[in-house]
Amino acid sequence: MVRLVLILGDQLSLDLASLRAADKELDIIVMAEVASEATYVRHHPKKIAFIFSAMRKFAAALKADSWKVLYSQLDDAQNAGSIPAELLRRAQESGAKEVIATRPGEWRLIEALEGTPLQVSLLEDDRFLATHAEFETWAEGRKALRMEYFYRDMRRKTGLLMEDGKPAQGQWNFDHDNRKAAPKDVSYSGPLPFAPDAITKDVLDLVATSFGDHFGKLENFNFATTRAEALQALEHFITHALPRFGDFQDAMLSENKFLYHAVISPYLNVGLLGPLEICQAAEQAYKDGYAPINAVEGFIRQIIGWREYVRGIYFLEGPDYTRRNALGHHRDLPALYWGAETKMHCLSKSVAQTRDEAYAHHIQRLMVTGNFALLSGIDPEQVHEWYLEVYVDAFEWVEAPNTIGMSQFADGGIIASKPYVSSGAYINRMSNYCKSCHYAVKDKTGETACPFNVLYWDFLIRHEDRFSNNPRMGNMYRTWNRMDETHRATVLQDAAIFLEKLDAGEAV
Ligand code: FAD
Ligand code: DLZ
Ligand code: SF4
Repeated sequence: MVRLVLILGDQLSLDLASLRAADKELDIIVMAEVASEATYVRHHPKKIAFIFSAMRKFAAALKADSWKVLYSQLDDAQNAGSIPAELLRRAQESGAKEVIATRPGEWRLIEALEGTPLQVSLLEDDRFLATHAEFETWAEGRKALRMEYFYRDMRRKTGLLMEDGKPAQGQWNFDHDNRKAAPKDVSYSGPLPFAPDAITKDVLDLVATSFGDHFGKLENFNFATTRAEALQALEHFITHALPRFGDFQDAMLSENKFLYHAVISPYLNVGLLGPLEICQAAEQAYKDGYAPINAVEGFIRQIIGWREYVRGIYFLEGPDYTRRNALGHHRDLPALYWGAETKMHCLSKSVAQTRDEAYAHHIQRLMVTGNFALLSGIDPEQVHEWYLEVYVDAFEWVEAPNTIGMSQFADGGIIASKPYVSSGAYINRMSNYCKSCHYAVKDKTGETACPFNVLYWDFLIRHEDRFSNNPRMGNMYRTWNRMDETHRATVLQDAAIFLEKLDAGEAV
């Protein structure tokens, strides 16, 4: 019996489980560009273009490899508009009753596929190092699910940076070497750009017509859209940026969007690259004496540690994870996240870069846009939807735990042992944003004071019951308690005034 083999836009890997299970002679591959996936949240136009272009090229590669592929373009007259509807249409056309698919990376789509009248078999997505069962076993019975211990198991499992069963250079984690302030000059010109070819140009026209009103610029699209290009992008990063990746991993510069970051998450997350091959390439650079341990360990930890760990949490915690709101935050996401004017230079730059590139690096996401949302008490579900929409690498299994858990503490501390909050001092230490800001980072109160400075204390005081006994936060509360009472009252009053202005839609 003929079966349909569904391949989604983030499943563009030739060794995909559903392809391995399929019969080339008999089965039919279904791929579909659909409006519902592009609009259930209004994805950034560059992200939609990246996915559609990579999908078209992947389908062409499958056809060239003698697979039967039914590919629906968004503007096909028959396009039924959603993944389940396209499957039903293709099933009717072909007489197929069965579908095999690799398990999607989002509960919403898993539930939609399970809800079709077709017989759908979901295979485990094994493009990861840890299976769901392994993660569940690791998590079982633990009081706290800290990434560091999971990461060590992944090091042992993969043998990456291991020497005679011990971590290379005797240490698991070199993070303390990776917090250097922003350098004056960056010797790296950024990720390898790829000029759009004819297929990408067609897609860009389609996306401009269909989704031109979504937040984000389509101009200067230069992502890799095939595996061969993604491999070139990886090699470019390893050769030109990896040696300094560690040193400046947490730094931010107004005039440099990428610093020494890899910008490989889009390729990794849609399946053009695999996690192990990336880490092995980085490890080789260490073994060759080309890149130092702090850079290579830091890089590998992000991929076999954080990336695998957040995926484990997303599937462990279940479909309601994106609606968690442990801190009871209900403020609407302010217009500045959509590019409305703000006098806060760090936010203005991070949002503008996000609009232009569909990319911001980790510290911009965590300590600028994320930090501000958390301090201001923004509804975490709205924050989550924003991150899912605006970043080219955002798929719910990886975005939601980073946003809901790591950044907004909305899961009550499953991922983060304390909230990632800071005053302006941290941003000033790690960036040059403050030099060009309307506000003065050194001012603690008053009209010119950096808003992060007052919001920081306001947040801690609002949540004193929850956090004052946290051993990692006691110092902060002791500092507050040592402050003069009048000063403390002024701080809280300034924070209230700021939040009122924010709510009133003023340019803050
Ligand atoms: P690099 O800094 O060069 O790191 C190398 C690789 O490590 C990345 O490509 C990525 O695959 C992996 N990595 C690093 N940190 C993480 C992390 N915390 N979780 C998972 N993988 C990680 N990453 C996504 O891939 N998709 C998302 O939707 C996403 N949303 C985020 C939302 C918030 C609020 C925060 C704080 C972080 C988010 N991240 C997300 C993690 C991280 O910011 C990005 O992976 C990283 O910025 C991608 O850029 P890069 O390839 O240049 O990364
Ligand atoms: C993100 C995305 C977009 C914008 N469009 C499509 C699409 O048209 N067809 C498709 O198969 N996949 C698309 N995707 C990726 C899916 O949204 C993704 O597979 C799920 O969110 C699960 O990670
Ligand atoms: Fe951001 Fe405050 Fe620095 Fe301005 S002064 S850039 S608002 S941290």
